[in-house]
Amino acid sequence: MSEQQQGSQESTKGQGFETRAIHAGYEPDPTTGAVIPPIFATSTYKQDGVGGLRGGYEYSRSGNPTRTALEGNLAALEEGERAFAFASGLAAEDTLIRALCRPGDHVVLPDDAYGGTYRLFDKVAQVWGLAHSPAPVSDVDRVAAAVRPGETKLVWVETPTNPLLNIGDIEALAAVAHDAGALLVVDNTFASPYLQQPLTLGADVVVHSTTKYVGGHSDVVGGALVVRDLQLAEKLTFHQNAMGAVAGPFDSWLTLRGIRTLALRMERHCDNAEKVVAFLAAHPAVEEVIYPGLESHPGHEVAQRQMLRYGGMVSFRVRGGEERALAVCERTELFTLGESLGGVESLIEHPGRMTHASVAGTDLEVPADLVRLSVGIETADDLLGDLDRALG
Ligand code: P1T
Repeated sequence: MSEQQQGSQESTKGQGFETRAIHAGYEPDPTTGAVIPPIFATSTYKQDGVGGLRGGYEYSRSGNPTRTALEGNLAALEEGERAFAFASGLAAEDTLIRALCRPGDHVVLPDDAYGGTYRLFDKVAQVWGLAHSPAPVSDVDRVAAAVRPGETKLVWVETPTNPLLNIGDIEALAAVAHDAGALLVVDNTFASPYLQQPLTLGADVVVHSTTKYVGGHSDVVGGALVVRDLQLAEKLTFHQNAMGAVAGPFDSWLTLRGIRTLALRMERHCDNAEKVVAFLAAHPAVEEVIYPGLESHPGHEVAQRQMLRYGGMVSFRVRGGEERALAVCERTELFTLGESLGGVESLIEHPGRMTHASVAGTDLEVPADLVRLSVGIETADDLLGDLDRALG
């Protein structure tokens, strides 16, 4: 860890989320007073004699001060000790897998994981000898039954899951993982660190696609890992540098800029999502609305316990099957048809044909009449009007 990251993180411990989002990871520059971290567009650093590093910086794959600021900030937001920023969410996942698993090991995955995560395990890691089994994150007993004592190294969870918004009980799943000598990994992308801090509930590693709510403006692709355990951090430090899929300084800067307003954005995402849910639930063209904030959602009680609010992602099934679902996706105007989520603008997509096309024909296939919304922070009435036109 660089001296800079350690120092600024310590000073924000115990502060509120919004304060940490704005201040953690960076102190105004001692020479200029710059309030915002500069973009250190440098690949290398002058040494004061061989090995005489300034602040620990040697080469920008190993460390870059803009990335350090982002990593310090992410660690503080997730109440972790160390964070690592990567070029994408999948790069973060790949680094984690290769740091912690070996050929012959086994991993339990959500049976409705993000398609790209499943593809990474099924088409890439499996070729190198890492086995995996799917299990529903909402059913602790079935996750426990999927664990192979002695072989399972990771229990991997998304909560809420993408795109079916199932909820896993993080405390209970941590106990299952730990009883088997495995680690609990929680992909916290859908909740964001504002709504849920898995490390405080017993998780060992938090994964983020920072492309989503953390960055928040659909202008950067990135990923992160956050941990509390310093031995784990040491392994990840080694693999982040040895594998090299790091976040660049420009991307780190943009991500950090997005984080400053994470709390405000998440509140508005949740407000708007609740209005969209109420609207869809009363609409005759909608078969079912899936949102953990609904009392009828099977994970509602767990979500209420472990989340501050229920987030900005809403999925729903359209009456009339796939054709009608595709038509809705193509008819909205404010809800832009596109992959990804978590930006200020609203997005709509058809998981079966888009984000989850890579799991078609597997146990993870999603319903064909499913539509996923990433509810943005526009004026709520405009969003409802857009959906009304598209559903009509
Ligand atoms: O796209 P990338 O930054 O590599 O992150 C991958 C990823 C990991 N975890 C979750 C829960 C995700 O949703 C994603 C990316 N998801 C989309 C692009 C999507 O539209 O669902």
